[in-house]
Amino acid sequence: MSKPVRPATFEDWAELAKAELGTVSPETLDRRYGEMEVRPVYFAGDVPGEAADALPGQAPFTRGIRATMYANRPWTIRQYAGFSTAEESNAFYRQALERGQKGLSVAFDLATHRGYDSDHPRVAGDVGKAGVAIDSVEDMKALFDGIPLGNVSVSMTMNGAVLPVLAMFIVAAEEQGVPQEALQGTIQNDILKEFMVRNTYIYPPEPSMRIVGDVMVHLERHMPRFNSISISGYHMHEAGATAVQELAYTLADGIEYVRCAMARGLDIDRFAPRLSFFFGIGMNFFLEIAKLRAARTLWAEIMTGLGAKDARSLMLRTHCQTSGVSLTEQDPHNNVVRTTLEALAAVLGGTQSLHTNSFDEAIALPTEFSSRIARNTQLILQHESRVTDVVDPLGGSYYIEALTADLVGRARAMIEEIEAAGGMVRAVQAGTPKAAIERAATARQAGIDKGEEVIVGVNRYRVEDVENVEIRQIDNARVRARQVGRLERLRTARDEARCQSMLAALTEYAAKDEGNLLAAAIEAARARATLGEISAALETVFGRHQADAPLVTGVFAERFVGDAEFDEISSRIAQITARRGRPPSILVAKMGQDGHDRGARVIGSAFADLGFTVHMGALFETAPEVAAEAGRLRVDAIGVSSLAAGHLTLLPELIDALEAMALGHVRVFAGGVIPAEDYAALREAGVLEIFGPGSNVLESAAAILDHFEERLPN
Ligand code: SCD
Repeated sequence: MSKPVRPATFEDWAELAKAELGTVSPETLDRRYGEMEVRPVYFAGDVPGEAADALPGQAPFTRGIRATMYANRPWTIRQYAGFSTAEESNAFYRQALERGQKGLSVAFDLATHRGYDSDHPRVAGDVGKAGVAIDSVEDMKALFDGIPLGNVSVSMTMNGAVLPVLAMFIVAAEEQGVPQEALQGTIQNDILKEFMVRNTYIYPPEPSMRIVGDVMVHLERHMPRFNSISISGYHMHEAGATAVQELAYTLADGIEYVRCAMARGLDIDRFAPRLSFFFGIGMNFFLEIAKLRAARTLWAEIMTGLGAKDARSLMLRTHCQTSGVSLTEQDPHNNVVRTTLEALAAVLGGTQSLHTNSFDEAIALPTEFSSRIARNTQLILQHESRVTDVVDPLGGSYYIEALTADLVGRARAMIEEIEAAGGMVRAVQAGTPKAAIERAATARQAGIDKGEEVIVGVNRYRVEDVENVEIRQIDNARVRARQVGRLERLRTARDEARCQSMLAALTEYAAKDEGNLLAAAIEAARARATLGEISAALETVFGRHQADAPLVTGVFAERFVGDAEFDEISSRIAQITARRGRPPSILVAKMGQDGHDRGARVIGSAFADLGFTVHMGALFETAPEVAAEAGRLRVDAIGVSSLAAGHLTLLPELIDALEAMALGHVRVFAGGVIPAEDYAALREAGVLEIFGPGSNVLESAAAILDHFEERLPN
């Protein structure tokens, strides 16, 4: 007689595992991913019942939004890029399209993001650096010269300055002969996550939400092929959010945008099919696959609850980007492998569109070589790996299905909590999601510094004599000079009276809460108003937002309880404090328009836990403002965090400003994405230590303390 067939269970396995492990219990093999716990093995009983009858192409779309997925059409290869002038970015785009890229994705420089023209004194270090500089319709026309905007879909990552940028895009297309109705693409237009993590906001939350609404209304009426928003979890992911947080906060943001559009009288089934999403894909391979499946499942549920009827309204369509923070400066060619794994996870998760990072992005802007490898990573996946042949190939995997269900349950609970407390706009204003993400980021950094999480080439298997990689340098002064000249010519050639009257209309619409601000911005762009002028016309009424978020504390210390190295540094600080009568103090500063503050805030939080007096500087300061702040606070040191390539301009400026204010004794340290070949110039300028990506927090603190102890009185 054959043995009765019954599905294997965890308990069956545990028996075998105990025997294999000897005295150790199988629970030691459990792992924590943020708030989740995973076991070392899964069984049929872990798979929720609904997984068996789930169909790709049918709500809730867990298995993918299309019946045929990549078997019929692969995802869009859409590399996010932009640098220097419009002409140089244009040449780069054209080459990328010739070499297999399918859609464009524009990266604007930080001056543009924050609504400043290139000739504004606050943005000297930012022009053309982390993206392309766009000041006017003329720049936008140059950016897309020879690129048929009726055929190529264009995504633009723009939030704060969404009105002038989208307006200039529409006018540039119009002057290319393409009406707005024919344009296809996506505008990011997701302001809520800017207040949480990305920081390229301009106006306060309330008027910012009005702008989001105006864009959605205009696009629904006039640009039916354009996605009106890209609701983004990517930046939360990069700021250190757990998968559950990324899912919950992103979808909760989505709920707010749906409500915002409905409050404007839009029909949910007309605008919802043009909502899109954007997620970050990191190194936790299966978790990231499950995250995309969970996101789709939840969105279908949420949209049904909000009253959507059309199946297309329930579909979560998404772009994904491999994780920038998972890339390391050390041994950078390893990043090709990391990006490949992340790209594969995005694809197995069913993304619609994908950006793969270049291996040198933890060091500088990608070169042509590194961009080619990044693009080819996707081409190889599409053409050689055969992963496109079968729809949702991991459907039915015990582990993937169980993980998907676990993520759905946890994220749903978090969303319900946010909703019960008044929704995401309120949560963002209270700063709760930002603080929660920061706690997760700080805990993760502690895990890396303790070696619990291994990063090859950084905290394990480190090699010292790695060959240098070639990097792309932007001659920022040259780009700025070109932009300034172009602005002067534009202002001389335009009909000044017409331009001013369009700007005045914009201000009036803003003040009276009337009209559509995008429609008014299009008129202003046609009249050759600049990006800075359009932004300023609105700022007069709305004001400029100043963030003020307290640091999270205690997370780092908690993870290091009983750690000898942590205790040694704390006691060195205690000794300095005893000898000087006050703790060593540091101002953690960001300069220019670089709002990437995860690193700065994690360092600030960890240093505070170690015993330093930490002051977090405001974002977007100029070098003289930071120097003055250091003088006012009477700090011993400034730690400058630079992630947007402004370091060679801004750090020397800071040191000069300190000298000029008789503050030459304030020690200056720097950290962030700074290429090793710039270290000598920065040291020459007076920067005492430079900490690249992947720096260990305790080692950095120890190096800083060496400088303090040098100057202590005996
Ligand atoms: C797709 N299609 C199919 C099909 N699959 N038709 C038949 N069978 C199939 N299997 C059709 C679709 O319906 C669509 O047509 C067309 O093909 C294109 O497919 P898509 O799936 O809509 O793809 P795409 O046009 O690429 O759009 C993808 C998104 C879009 C919806 C996700 O919003 C997008 O491209 N987003 C990119 C956002 C981006 O680039 N972000 C960068 C952010 P129809 O259109 O006719 O229906 C960078 C950033 O912020 C970085 C960090 C930072 O700066 O801080």
